[in-house]
Amino acid sequence: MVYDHKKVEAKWQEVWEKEKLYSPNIKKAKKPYYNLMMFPYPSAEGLHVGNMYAFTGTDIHGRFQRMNGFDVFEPIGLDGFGIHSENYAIKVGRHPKGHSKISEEHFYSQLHQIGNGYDFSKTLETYDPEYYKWTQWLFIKMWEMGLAYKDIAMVNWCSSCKTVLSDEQVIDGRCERCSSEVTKKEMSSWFFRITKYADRLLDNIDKINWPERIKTAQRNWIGRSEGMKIEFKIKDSSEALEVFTTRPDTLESVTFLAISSKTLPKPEDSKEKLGVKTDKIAINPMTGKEVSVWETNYVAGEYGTGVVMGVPEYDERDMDFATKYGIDILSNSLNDELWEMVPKKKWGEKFTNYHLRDWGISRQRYWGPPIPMVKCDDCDWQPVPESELPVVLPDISDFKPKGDGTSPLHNAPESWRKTKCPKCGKTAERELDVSDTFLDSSWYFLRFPSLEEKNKPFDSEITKKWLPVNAYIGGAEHAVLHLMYARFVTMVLKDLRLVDFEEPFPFLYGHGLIIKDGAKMSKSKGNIVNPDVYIDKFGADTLRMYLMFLGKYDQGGDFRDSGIEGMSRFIKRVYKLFTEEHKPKSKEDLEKVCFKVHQTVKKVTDDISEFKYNTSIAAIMELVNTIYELGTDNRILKTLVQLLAPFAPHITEEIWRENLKQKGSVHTSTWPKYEEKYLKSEKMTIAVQVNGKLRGSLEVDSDLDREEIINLAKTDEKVSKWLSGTNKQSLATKSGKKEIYVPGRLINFVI
Ligand code: ANZ
Ligand code: ZN
Repeated sequence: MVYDHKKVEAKWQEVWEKEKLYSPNIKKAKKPYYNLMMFPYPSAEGLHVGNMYAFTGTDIHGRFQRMNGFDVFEPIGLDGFGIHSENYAIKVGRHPKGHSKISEEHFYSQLHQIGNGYDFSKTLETYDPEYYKWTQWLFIKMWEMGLAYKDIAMVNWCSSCKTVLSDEQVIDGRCERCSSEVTKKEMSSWFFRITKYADRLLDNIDKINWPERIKTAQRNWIGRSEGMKIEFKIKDSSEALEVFTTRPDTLESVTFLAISSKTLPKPEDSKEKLGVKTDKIAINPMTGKEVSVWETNYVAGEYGTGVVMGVPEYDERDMDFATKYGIDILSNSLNDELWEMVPKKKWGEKFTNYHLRDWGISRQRYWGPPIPMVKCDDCDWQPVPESELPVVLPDISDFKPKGDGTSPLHNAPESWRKTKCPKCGKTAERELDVSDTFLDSSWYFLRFPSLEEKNKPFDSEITKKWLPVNAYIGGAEHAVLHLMYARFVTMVLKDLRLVDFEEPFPFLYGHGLIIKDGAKMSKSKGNIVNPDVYIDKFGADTLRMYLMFLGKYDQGGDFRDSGIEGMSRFIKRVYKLFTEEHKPKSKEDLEKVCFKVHQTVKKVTDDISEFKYNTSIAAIMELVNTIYELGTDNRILKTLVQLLAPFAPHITEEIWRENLKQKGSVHTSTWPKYEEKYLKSEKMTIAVQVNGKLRGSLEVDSDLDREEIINLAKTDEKVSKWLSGTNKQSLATKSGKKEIYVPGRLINFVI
């Protein structure tokens, strides 16, 4: 009988959905477990095997929890608003709205095929007005909390995406989406005051179970440093320069001030420290000494006060600079009393500086939720009343970003742009920027369980039941972006008493990446592998197992098609076990398989819990080998199917229900348990003879092989003296000497 993966996989996917196998009762579930993968944003090109790797690993975790008695909720949706989707639509010459429909269809059909335990009755798309209504609601809450403001500021500008970006979206000076160089531009933009939450965001990191590298990235991004602002008066002027320093104890050795220059090449382009001496002279408040003031390229304009007190003796960067430009070096000793003295003498004051900046929310793009604010000449900015949400994104044909800083919504009809002031009723103008796509994804995990709720973004009872998310799984590339924003938004909602927790993801697991031809698999690298082809040829089960066998889940792996054939053979080998007789030859054999099963259950249980899917699969393979070798009974086969179920959900369901005639799904069966007594190997007693005479006996584990047992016998005290006449070394190697081993019974050394 051949295993027809296409037929079987499609059949069970349909049955599962009909039976609502993966749709827990949201209101009544007794043991809720929210298993969530980070929100994907695929374009119409669809998912690649790198995405599938991420999804499958998450799904295995969910399936394992389900078999352990939890009501697992594993929703999926589409983060389809935003620059990424819009850029793609532009590239293929479609309107983002029309394009998103095509994307969506392809996305969900691919998701069905990979056989994950998604609750397909609860999907959401961020561009759905029913969803972004609440994204806009969130914006208004921010406004009401005094956490949203509009300001003219120097912002990050991507000239290729033609929009403002937040600080978090600038990676090494380049756009997070398109890798173009980011420049600075003065613009009027909306911001969220995330900086107000800096301390909480930082301090809470100690309380969450996240990978260390992601926690470190967040700590560094927040970048709290305790220091002082100290004022240096400028000679013959009323002006003063304020420095930020973490080392007031070095104040006595200051020999210059360095201010950030707008014209000198930035340190990224030129590693060399450059400076121009200004005609200003500053006065050290402590010593009264005069010091020169330099414009330099090594001081960041947006950090601290943008002015550094130069202390060559104690700071390497200052030393480089001073040496190059012949500036004095003073070596006064450090003075810790300055921490007290500076504020007392009013030279300066304590100041905590953060690297974190407020979150720039405005995007001068089309494909996002319109920012729900209106400007009235008399009443200034006013939020759109909740009853008028959503502010629906108007259909316009000329939606492309302009590049001059104005928003495409300028092209919306006047009837849309002009509205009534919610406060005084006079004609007012709508805000024309849309919000950052990271706002869409900052709260989606709250919406999934409450999707049926029409009058609120989320229901408080349901939220109490299902949140915070039990397991959040995703890639490390969101270490600061999405994860910081979601934490911030949750804290704000906590302060609004809308949720009773402030960390949305107490447990986060960062999966590894799939590599192809030496690079991370990604669309931009042009090395993507489409899973559809493999699913068609080998089936989703095979592809899932192949991917999970590549390495530990947080390590990722190298995708090579050659390995898939092997996994396909394994799947067929498993199926064959159920189409033929495999009776054990003896009671002893069956006993041995029994030991093996219990040991495998323990190994797989432990390893799945730690996301070591590769070693779990290896253990199951070993068990299959043992069964082929020694035979089996039905109980053992059932356990095998259960162990394999999280990895290969279709074939195991087929065997469970059709071959083993079990009632219900293998995926809601109870995860097998092992018994301690079977974990230890069986012991056996081996008689040891020398030249046919009994000289001793050995108690050994039954899983030792011939060579190991003979070696043990040779070193046994009682036996070894009978062998002492001969050279033990040569005994081991010389083929002239005979070692007769009767498995499980005796050894005879003939010397
Ligand atoms: C004098 C000094 C002496 C400093 C010394 C350090 C060591 P973190 O910990 O990163 O906050 N600094 C201040 N503003 C800066 C800017 N805009 N661009 C570049 N450097 C700046 O670092 C704070 C220290 O970095 C400050 O303390 C200042 O140099 C420098 F032995 O002041 B220090
Ligand atoms: Zn860009």
